[in-house]
Amino acid sequence: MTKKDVYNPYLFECAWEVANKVGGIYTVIRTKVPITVKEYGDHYCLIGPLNHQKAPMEVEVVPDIPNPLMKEVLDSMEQQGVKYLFGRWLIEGAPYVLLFDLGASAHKLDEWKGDLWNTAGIPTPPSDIETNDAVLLGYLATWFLADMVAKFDKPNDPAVIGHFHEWQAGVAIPLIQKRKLPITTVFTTHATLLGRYLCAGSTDFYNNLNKFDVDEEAGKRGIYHRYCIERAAAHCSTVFTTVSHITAYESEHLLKRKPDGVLPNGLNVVKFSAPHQFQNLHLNSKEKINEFVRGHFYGHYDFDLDDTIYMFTAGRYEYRNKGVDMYVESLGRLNNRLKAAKSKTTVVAFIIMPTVTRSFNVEALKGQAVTKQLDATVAEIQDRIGKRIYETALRQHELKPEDLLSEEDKVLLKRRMFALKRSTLPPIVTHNIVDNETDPVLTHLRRLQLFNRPEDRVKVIFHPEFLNANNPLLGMDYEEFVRGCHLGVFPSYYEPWGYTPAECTVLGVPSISTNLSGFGCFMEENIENCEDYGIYVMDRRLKGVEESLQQLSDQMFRFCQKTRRQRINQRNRTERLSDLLDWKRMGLEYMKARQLALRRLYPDSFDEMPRPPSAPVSPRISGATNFFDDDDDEDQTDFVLHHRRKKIPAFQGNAGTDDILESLDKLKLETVLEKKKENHSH
Ligand code: G6P
Ligand code: 1S3
Repeated sequence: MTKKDVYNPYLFECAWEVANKVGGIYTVIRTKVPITVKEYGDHYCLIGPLNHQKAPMEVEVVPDIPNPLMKEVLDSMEQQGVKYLFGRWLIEGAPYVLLFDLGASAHKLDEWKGDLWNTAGIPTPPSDIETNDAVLLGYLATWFLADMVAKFDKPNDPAVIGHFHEWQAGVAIPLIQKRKLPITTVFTTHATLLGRYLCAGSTDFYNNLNKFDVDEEAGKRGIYHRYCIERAAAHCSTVFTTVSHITAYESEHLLKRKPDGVLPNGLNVVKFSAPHQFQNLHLNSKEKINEFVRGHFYGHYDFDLDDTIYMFTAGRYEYRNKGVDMYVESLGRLNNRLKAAKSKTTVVAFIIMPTVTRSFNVEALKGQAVTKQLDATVAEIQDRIGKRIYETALRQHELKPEDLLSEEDKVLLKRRMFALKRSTLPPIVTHNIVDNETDPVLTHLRRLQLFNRPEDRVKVIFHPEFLNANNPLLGMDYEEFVRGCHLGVFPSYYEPWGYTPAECTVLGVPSISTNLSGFGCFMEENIENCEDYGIYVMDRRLKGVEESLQQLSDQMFRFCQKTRRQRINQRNRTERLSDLLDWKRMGLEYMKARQLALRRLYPDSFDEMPRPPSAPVSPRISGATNFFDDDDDEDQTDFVLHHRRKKIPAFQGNAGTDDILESLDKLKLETVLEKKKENHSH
């Protein structure tokens, strides 16, 4: 292969969720952009599908494509009927994005599907819209990339890296390989298709991973063709990666290729200059939740909000995969335990998971409306009392306490209190769910008789819609809601990474996750005594269901016994871990993947670099490291790989951010970037 400039490569990152929010991959890409732009500048461009509804809010069109080569390629594609939008994604980092209008190329679908079968042996049935879109995106991206690299045909022209996420963007990878295009590819899968399907059933997934007949299982579920795309992308990519060790293990068995490395998901961490600032935010947000809870419960009965714990689970409504079954079951047990212990503490447990609904529940709406009316009436009366005191004082008269409230005000107040009074139980769900009879959460709550009775210490509120500040019931954004809660509970069975507990951590909210989730395993690997830091990881791997449930309800019960002071201290410790999840650190794994991809395709383009004397002899470390040994490629390692992450000795209770970064072996993006420059000048 001709020598390429591997120190200033182009990076094209392709995903279905570029400027197109569907789920977690959008968060990965969007939050990672600032550090990637910092590394690649104008050599970075994201590729995705054009969504006519979402793109105008997400992207600012750039009419004159600044890169002349890219302009030439896109002009030529346009002349051949391709439609696209080129612009800057309106997010931090403002990267270039190239969004292809898939509909405009739909006439090519049959031709491309035939080609996919002939060149890669991948079948595509006629009626699967998602697969058709994946084919269109794959062929358009490959066309564009092939024309780009054709322009980089001279020695020392920039190398080109194509990074593709998930099977929907995977079609390009076998095409690039079969056409022998000089593009080095990275494929990141954020879950496996079969894993998600198998786990959602009643399979003992993890104990049978090596036994599944993958083709048959995919066929039975009608996803064989999608599985073929995913598997081809995994096998044809120069570097194959996934988001956690547990998904790497799953990929090895289900996709039949061991990933080269793990790229855990990061977040953009916003640090406050003092910890009391995020604690104050907790208090403000909690007050908003209190307001909602008053509206929901008071009038039926009341309880002490000062001795109330807010727990929640949230995410895509996958009852078993996201562990909602475990959560609900444990709430039943927690209720019994708190009652048996004659505890005065109340737990309000939220479930924020969207499903199909008809409308808001009238009772739930009414509760909020009458509380708001009472609040407004009290404000009016307060005003009148103020004026009365003022008038009397001005006239040098004495006002008797019994004269403070006028007769009209007393009547008005009584009417409001009357309107508040309700004889039913507070609703357990805030909306009318279409499948009310069969909905798994409602069925489970009914079976456990968690009906929000006055004597129940655990109250439940199922909010089957994502949160948003304009919602008339619980008018809060998700982040604000999380801040106001005390504990996030995510007992997932299938969770390749798991952003929900990670988001809790950076907001300083303790959480429960599992050792079947990428996040849970990552935290256990990196932190000793996780629980002290508000990271509860329940064992769903080695324990049976009953034992796991016991552990979960123990963790919840222990949390409820904490004093306010203990909760505040724990929140401080949780928040200190946020640096661990920052892209500034996590981004390094992406750099390693790209480095490895470049080294594999262009081994001769790298300058020889002497190892620094202090560097470890062998950079291969097992355990906490994210990149696996690659026996076929002894010399793949480079300076980046010397910065292996070590197990953090033990986060001291009073360790500050700086101490943590110290103990992270100064794994800062800047360091690596400097090294890269240094390397270049050698
Ligand atoms: C924050 C505030 C404190 C408040 C506390 C309530 O830490 O700064 O003023 O007392 O939240 O904590 P709790 O766990 O009871 O919601
Ligand atoms: C996947 O989304 P999910 O919720 O379907 O990708 C996410 C981003 O990598 C990951 O956090 C999650 O665990 C996966 O399951």
